[in-house]
Amino acid sequence: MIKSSVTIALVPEAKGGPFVYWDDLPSSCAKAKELGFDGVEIFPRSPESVDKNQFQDLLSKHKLQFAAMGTGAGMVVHRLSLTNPDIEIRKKAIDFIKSIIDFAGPFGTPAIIGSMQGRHGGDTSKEQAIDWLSVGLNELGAYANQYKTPLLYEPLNRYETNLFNTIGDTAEYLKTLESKNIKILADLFHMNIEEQSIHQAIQNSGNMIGHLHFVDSNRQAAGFGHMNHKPISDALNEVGFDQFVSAEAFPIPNSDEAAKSTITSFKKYFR
Ligand code: LER
Ligand code: MN
Repeated sequence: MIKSSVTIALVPEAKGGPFVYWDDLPSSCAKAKELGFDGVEIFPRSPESVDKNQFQDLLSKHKLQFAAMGTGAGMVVHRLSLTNPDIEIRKKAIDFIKSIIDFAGPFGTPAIIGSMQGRHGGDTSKEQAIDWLSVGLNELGAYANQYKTPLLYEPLNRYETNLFNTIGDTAEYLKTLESKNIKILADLFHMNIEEQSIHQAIQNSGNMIGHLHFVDSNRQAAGFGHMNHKPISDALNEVGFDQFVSAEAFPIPNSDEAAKSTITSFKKYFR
């Protein structure tokens, strides 16, 4: 069964980003439960910045699942990426992502590689950047395997990366990697910009999708834009997707309204 989740951002430097809840883990978890979400996706500043015992208690108290953990702070706060021309920075990027995997893995939760994939340009050719990306993904895919969790790789729209923008190109690329432990994070916002057809992209590569960012056409919560979610939920059901659809959306008009619209849309399309 497809599960619902909502994002909680704990990175002050990411203010203005597309996350539903912000800053306060206890009250955000309480809200997620109250509204009926199955789980939460967290975006921390670093693994050390999250009190593991407190988080574990919150998950048990509210019977919430830990859907996914973002690594974007590695880029936003520390300017690390897997395709940086400096080998020391690439190594630090891998270490940062490993530290997130070490936090999330024991919960059975996957880590997400989004903005930390970086981009090519300057003296770095696309081929070179993809080679460095492959080195990082192979190492991290194998690393995540010790926890029996996949690594989630998220294709982004053309304004955020020039490596892989569509689900189809990403799926073809991931098939060339040594690690078979990497799944695609399909973000409906990026897909709305890049795909010819969102539901066909899901149908074509459905068995490689491990997580979905659930949002509307304008990156507001599902229900506040003009995306047609029905063929999307049909396609996800058709391919047998049974993981999380997680609200990654702007807190517009505020976090609670965004969360409420998401869960109403989730029930309409997935229940
Ligand atoms: C960024 O646009 C995004 O979608 C995040 O999930 C990844 O950093
Ligand atoms: Mn996303």
